[in-house]
Amino acid sequence: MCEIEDIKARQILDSRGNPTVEVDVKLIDGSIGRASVPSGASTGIYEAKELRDNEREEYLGKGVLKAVDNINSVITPNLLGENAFNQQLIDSLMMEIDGSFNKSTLGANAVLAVSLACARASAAALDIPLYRYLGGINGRVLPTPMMNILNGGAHANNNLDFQEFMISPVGMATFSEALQAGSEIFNTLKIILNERGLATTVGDEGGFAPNLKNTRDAIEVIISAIEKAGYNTNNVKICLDVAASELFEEGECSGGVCSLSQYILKGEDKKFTSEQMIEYLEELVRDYPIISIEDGLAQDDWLGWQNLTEKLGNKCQLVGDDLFVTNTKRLREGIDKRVANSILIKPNQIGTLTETLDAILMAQENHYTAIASHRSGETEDSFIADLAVAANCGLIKTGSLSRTDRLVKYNQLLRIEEDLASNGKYLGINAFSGIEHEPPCCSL
Ligand code: 2PG
Ligand code: MG
Repeated sequence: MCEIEDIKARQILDSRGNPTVEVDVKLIDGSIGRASVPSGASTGIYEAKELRDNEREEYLGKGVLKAVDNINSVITPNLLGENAFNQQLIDSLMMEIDGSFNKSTLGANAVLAVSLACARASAAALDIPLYRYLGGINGRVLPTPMMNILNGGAHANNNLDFQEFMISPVGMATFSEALQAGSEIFNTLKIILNERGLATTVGDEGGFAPNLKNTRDAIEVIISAIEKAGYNTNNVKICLDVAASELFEEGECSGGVCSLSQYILKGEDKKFTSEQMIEYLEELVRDYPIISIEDGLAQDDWLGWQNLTEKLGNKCQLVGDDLFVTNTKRLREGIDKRVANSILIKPNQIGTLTETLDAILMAQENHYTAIASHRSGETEDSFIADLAVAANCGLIKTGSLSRTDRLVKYNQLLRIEEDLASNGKYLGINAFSGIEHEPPCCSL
């Protein structure tokens, strides 16, 4: 019934107009599952390898024809006849063929597209929604959204050093109310920026990308939008993605003299050691209603992360993105070293659905939150919305309230909310870790 009859890969374009991989998996009963993969701009160095046709001229070297060919001529012949329900077997077969530690042979973009499309085809064969296929009757938490309404860093060409300024409607009773709040605040922010004569053009994730004075100015303008839209900082909180790996400059030694490793905040004209960066983040948490900070420090600054977690780990959710790269080995190291209290889950950082689910499970078993996340380069695929509900992540980060590549995920969550009806649950503030509340995070 669920044998794979055919797999067809093609090159399509993502939200930045760059090529990416799309795959259709067809089963012998006629069911088809389609999936496409996203792509990051501020990628961590420990992520699985995204294969691109670098030496070719087309698409400025960003084509993915090699990855497409790897699917059509290597993966497909090996998977034909396999049962698509055997997700773990399919994923491990692809990892075996690949043979590398980071999927650099076939490309994580090739492997992931097939992996996700197999799950979709299986759900189609059973004629059930994807979230139900992935999570069974237990998958029922509608995630609290962390919405990136001001973009900076590598996602915009403005002067903001931090990459993402997000709002999270934590005090709402349902996901749809949270989405409404997000939309109202986003559109109110547009009015405020217009009034101040600032740009309302948007960055890669659909958030505004104006030139503001600094981080504090960005947070304050968001707070004005929250209040002007009729909400307050008790029911709508602020989350940041510092994306600090992008700000980090490793110290160099020459002639016996070594310079310090530093975090360089160009827009604010500041240079911080790891300790100073932590102090800066502590001040921001003290002064503003910030409940989550992602990649507050760089991907290799383990000592700094330990200090940061000691100082802020019981006041704020501390999310590892470049730090953990959805990889259970790095997450295990983080858990053992008492680093962070949350992991960002991006399936393309690791390359298979099985390993993505493993990372979520490891996080939850160790009282870390797992946040389902998009990439800055996205497609019309809404897989992460279903994944968030299926795995009871409780949190999702999927951009702003504009651009269809972002809204497609929110809209899918509205459909899932409708489908779950009274079985669905929205945890609001209780979905976050690090902050004091009862019941503890992730509990149903
Ligand atoms: C991040 C992501 C998504 P990118 O840093 O969290 O917001 O950005 O996909 O560019 O890595
Ligand atoms: Mg990040």
